[in-house]
Amino acid sequence: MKPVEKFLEVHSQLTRRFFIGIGTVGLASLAARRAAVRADEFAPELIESVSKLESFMTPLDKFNDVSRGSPVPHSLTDEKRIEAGLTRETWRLDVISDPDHPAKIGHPLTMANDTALDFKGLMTLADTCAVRFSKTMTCLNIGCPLGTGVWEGVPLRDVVWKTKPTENLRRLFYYGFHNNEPKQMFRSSLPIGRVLEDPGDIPPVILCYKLNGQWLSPERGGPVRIVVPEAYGFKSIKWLTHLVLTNLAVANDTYIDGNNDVDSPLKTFAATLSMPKEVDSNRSIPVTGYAQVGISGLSKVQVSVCLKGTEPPDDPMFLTAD
Ligand SMILES: Nc1nc2c(c(=O)[nH]1)N[C@H]1C(S)=C(S)[C@@H](COP(=O)(O)O)O[C@H]1N2
Ligand SMILES: [Mo]
Repeated sequence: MKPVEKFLEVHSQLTRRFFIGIGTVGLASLAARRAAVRADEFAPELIESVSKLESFMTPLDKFNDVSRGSPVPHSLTDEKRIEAGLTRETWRLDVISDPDHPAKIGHPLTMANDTALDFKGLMTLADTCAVRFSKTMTCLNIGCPLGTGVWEGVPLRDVVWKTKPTENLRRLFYYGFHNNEPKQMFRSSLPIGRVLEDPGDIPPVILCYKLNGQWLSPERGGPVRIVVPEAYGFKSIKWLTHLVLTNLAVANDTYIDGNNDVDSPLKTFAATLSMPKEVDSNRSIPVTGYAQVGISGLSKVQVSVCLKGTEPPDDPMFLTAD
């Protein structure tokens, strides 16, 4: 089998089995014809286009990066990274109560008291409760996914429970290394209910330390980042250093300042990747694209072709089109 044929076969099986219509958080590249079509039935034009598609699992070096900071934390020298606690050997996580809106906790984890969680402590938790799931990282305001991979980590709730919370806990607020400049802090938050339990079939929110079986790189937020399976990228804080248990009931995410719905789960959307500029009559038209499967699921992706100027009137979604 030629590599492209193998790709199409494996791809259509996986697509059918895991992604189409099950409302999971994933990414399926789609060819214009039905996924069930055998590879050798594809038009040569389409085979060429499909051969240029990325796999739905993104190689580590192909992930796109959305990182704020000056300097960007992943550009620090090894020496600075050690100093900043951004290596597995030097990483420490403070888990404290919010001084302004305190939650009642029995056992804060702090660097000052030498009780902060270190990477060894995280790995001890991982021995018994590590989880892995596939997820597409998507920025809320970039029109194309950043990458899809298998993320591994420890459920955030297992670290929260270590602080022995008892009362007045409504939200978890978290942030990462930001060059010790308050103005550079990139922060996010979750209702405590989402941290302690998982609605429906979604996996837990994790303290993530591996992507595709490799230690999380500085670019992806290593040594430890948050990953929220159902949410847009801005909830998945990189270079994590602080968890704050708060009695505040409202979100204080960095992205709230951008006129965003910060509680929105990932949405379903599709886009074309390639379309020929000119086509011949009576020839196949190769069209490739991808669909991100969000909270509403996905049953199919359709493509419609018509002459310019003959688009169906009052039907921007081509719902009545051929
Ligand atoms: N500390 C920190 N975490 C962060 C960001 C950041 O700038 N700083 N960017 C966020 C945004 S807006 C997105 S979309 C994702 C992108 O993740 P990636 O760079 O691993 O693709 O990281 C999020 N986590
Ligand atoms: Mo983002």
